[in-house]
Amino acid sequence: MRRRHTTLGEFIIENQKDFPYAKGELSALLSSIRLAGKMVNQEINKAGLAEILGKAGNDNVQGEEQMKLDVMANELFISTLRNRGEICGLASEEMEDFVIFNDEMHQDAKYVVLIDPLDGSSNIDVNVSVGTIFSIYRRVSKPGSPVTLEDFLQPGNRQVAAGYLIYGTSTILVYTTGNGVNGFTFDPGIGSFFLSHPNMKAPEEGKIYSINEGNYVHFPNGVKQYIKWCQELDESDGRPLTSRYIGSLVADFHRNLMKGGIYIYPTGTKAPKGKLRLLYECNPMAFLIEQAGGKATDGFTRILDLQPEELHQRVPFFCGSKKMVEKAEEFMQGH
Ligand code: AHM
Ligand code: MG
Repeated sequence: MRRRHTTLGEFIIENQKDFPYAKGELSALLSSIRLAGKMVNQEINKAGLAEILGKAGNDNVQGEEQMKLDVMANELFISTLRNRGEICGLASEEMEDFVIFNDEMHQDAKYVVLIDPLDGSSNIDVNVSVGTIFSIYRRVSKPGSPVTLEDFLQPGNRQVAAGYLIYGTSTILVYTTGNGVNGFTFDPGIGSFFLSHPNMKAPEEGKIYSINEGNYVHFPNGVKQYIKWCQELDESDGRPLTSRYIGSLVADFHRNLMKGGIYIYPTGTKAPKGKLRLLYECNPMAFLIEQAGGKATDGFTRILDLQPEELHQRVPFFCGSKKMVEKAEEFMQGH
């Protein structure tokens, strides 16, 4: 018998009943993200051909160089989401302030989106995988009024959905609404995402550690000790472990989710609070990894329980297979 192939669109509709306040808006919002993702995917695929590689000439709010594709991805997501009525505001890693959608079409919308439109963009011009990370919350302010900062500064445990697109050897969209994690691979010939990774689970243990070891001298002692532990010979538990670091969070996260591993971006003298952003990167990835049975902390505290204080807040990030994260935490707590 021929296997039935479920498209992302079908899957979203079939699972709509799982949303506690389902009226179809969240389904429509996920469909809008899927659409914007397809557009970004198309731009990235032809990036080597078009004259769009290179720097845009601006710095983003963190003072980092913005690549042209960052700008394009940011604009595509904003315009696609603005063209539809499901959200009342959006915050992006690429913009200093959040955007308010306050016209008649969006006034009564219940959701806000936080997004890293193109994560790992320093990898683009060497053809390495990049991604988009998104996070969705219900607004806490009253519908009918403009969104406020409080709508965006909610702890990650209030997320109603989160996910990422990885623009890799194939393009995959992975998301959760709090009922497990599912992955969909894009078929460019048909123009649709198909369910390819149902009910994804992070192996409890893993053999891969992912960290920018070049920053070793800047790391806290707990991380230094943990790295040494990963490198020690112990045949009883399969050490030394394997080191893999792409420098694209989405790609490193995706590989570790599939194979078992830990991703660490700790504090360091160059990044005193860590590099990754709580709202656009850590919270959505933490929601996904927990839904897949893994763990995400800042070395001490569950990421999803941190109360955000500002839009572009950075935190140290330890994320991946449950037992590996717990081991790393042991070293952190020992110091
Ligand atoms: P970006 O959002 O500006 O691309 O920065 C986030 C990226 C992550 O994808 C990646 O894991 C990390 O920065 C790499 O940083 P480093 O080059 O310091 O190792
Ligand atoms: Mg990023």
